[in-house]
Amino acid sequence: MATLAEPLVERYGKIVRIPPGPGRAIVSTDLHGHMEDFRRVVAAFERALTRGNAYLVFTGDLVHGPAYEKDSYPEHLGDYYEDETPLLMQSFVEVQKKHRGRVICLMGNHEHSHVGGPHTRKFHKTPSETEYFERKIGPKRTSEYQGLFRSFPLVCVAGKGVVITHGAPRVLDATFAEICAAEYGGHETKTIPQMLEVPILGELFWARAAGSLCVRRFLRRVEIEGQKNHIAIYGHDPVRRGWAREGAEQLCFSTSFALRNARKVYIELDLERVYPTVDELKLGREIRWLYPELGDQRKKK
Ligand SMILES: [Mn+2]
Repeated sequence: MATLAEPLVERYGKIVRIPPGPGRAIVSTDLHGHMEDFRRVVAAFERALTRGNAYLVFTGDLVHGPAYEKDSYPEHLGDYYEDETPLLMQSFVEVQKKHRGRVICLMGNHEHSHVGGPHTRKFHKTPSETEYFERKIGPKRTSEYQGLFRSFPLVCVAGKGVVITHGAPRVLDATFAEICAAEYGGHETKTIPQMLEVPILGELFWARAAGSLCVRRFLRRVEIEGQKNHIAIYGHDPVRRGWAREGAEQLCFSTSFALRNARKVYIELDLERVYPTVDELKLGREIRWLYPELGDQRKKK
């Protein structure tokens, strides 16, 4: 069982660190209001906790989901689900409180839309899903969640050299100190192309893959206490088959949004293990099926 003597996450402004040592980190990408997938991820974390020290990292985009009826649900959005963002947010707050110092959510572009980013129009056009969600939950919850979103970090440095971000870290020049001090406000009126030009935020939220040299330099700049970083893992962009490696340093994976249930995966990191390249993240060890019982569907094609 986990005990209080185990190290909790360390905070350096917008960078958070899960220190190396015995234990696991469960990592989930974009849930977009999918309650069943959220429950499965939390269950994986709580199982890991019964075996020892454990942490839970969401890479952002907990909020906003599709607004289709079951019979008109588009093929490209994977298996049908109903957007339950309000319940998911409530549950996230409860889980974070229950396991204080062990549960992290990074800022995604959808959370950012509530605290200074451009409003997102992936699921609702007029009003945007940003306004749609705020109207649905009312002013009191809105300001509570805005406070929570402002507390979300941008980067998580975990174990022996794994860096976790929302999208691929296409961070050209920002230093450790600049990332720590990044501000979320002031981008409401920007278009997405304008937002992409913003250092740090624009460089962390939208890319599917970044140049290998750029990623390697970024990884080096966010090293803490001499612990070398080797790989970056992230979501944001759905990968239909579950995950995709990009060069030696990048792994994009999909836990929920826009996937068939059978292809959804989460990552379970060993916080004592060095992963020199993303090839060392193995299916069945670090890469885990979110719906292990759907093996038959995975065999079909
Ligand atoms: Mn995103």
